[in-house]
Amino acid sequence: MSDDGARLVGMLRTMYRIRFFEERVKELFGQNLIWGGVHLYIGQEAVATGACAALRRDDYLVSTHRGHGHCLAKGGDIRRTMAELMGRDTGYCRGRGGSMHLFDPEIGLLGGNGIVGAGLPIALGAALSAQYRGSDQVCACFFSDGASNQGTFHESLNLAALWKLPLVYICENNLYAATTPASKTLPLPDIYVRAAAYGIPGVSVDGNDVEAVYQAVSQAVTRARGGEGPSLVECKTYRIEGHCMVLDCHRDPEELAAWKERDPIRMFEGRLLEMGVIATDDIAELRSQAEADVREAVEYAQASPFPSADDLGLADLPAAVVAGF
Ligand SMILES: Cc1ncc(C[n+]2csc(CCOP(=O)(O)OP(=O)(O)O)c2C)c(N)n1
Repeated sequence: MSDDGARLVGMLRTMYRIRFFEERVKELFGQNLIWGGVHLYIGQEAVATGACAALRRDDYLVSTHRGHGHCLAKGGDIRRTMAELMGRDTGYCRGRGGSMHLFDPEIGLLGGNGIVGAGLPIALGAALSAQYRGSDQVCACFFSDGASNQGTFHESLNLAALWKLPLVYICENNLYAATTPASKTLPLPDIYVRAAAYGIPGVSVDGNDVEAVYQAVSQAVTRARGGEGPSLVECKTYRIEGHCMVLDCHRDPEELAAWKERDPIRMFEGRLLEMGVIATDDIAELRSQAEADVREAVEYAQASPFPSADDLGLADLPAAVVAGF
């Protein structure tokens, strides 16, 4: 298989892993085996996958509250990711952070964040550090339509443009911020046009088309690595699940059905079959491999211990407080 063929198949594999991971997380949450805030990424797999395929392992990635897909696509360990969500000591933050606090310096993952828009200044700092050290690293900063209305978005773009930082802003416009449709918060339907205010390139791509995301982010990465500064890539996509496991919102059933028709994984499978890069048997094989990876991750997490009370510092608290936990 050619290098390009291997890259395409690798992207399909990553998308399966994210999708099956998320479906399992949904089940585990329903069984009370995962607690806390969980925001599913189903429907947006092409964004994390296409963007991360354009990054090097040592490039930085700043994630969001909806970050499982970012972590897996960047090369995060699926077992440690699941263990973190299940509150186990073997997780990325030793089970203390949960879904929104996946962090792995080995792969440049500078964390998720429960504060909407908080990743944008962090990305600025990471990119400034890379530039200062002359390290040749790029920072990819993920955020969504809601975050694009935060002051941090504008402050970050302003300084990154001014200092020509190696930053790629990746906006996942999934059309909702919690329960609020983007049409009620954005004066214009497009977010990429905001790049013009800072004199940097802004493009819009079909966020359900993994190859389109890969191409756009690759261009932005080349520019950033070449010292030409930041870019904004808006990926138009859709969040298939509710905002989080405990907060859904009314969405027009027709809108939902139309986006389900544009499932990024099914579209990509079709394209690869048509191109002759894979055959139907390969799809079955890739899917079952990804399912096995997720199954093993759950087994690993379930076999892992919870952090001990001593370790959490609970031993120092009065007994009455601990009893309340
Ligand atoms: C500063 C801040 N304001 C509000 C919230 C509550 N909140 C959590 S997620 C969210 C919606 C974010 O929307 P968006 O950035 O579009 O991301 P999406 O959930 O659609 O992926 C809000 C308002 C928060 N966590 N932080």
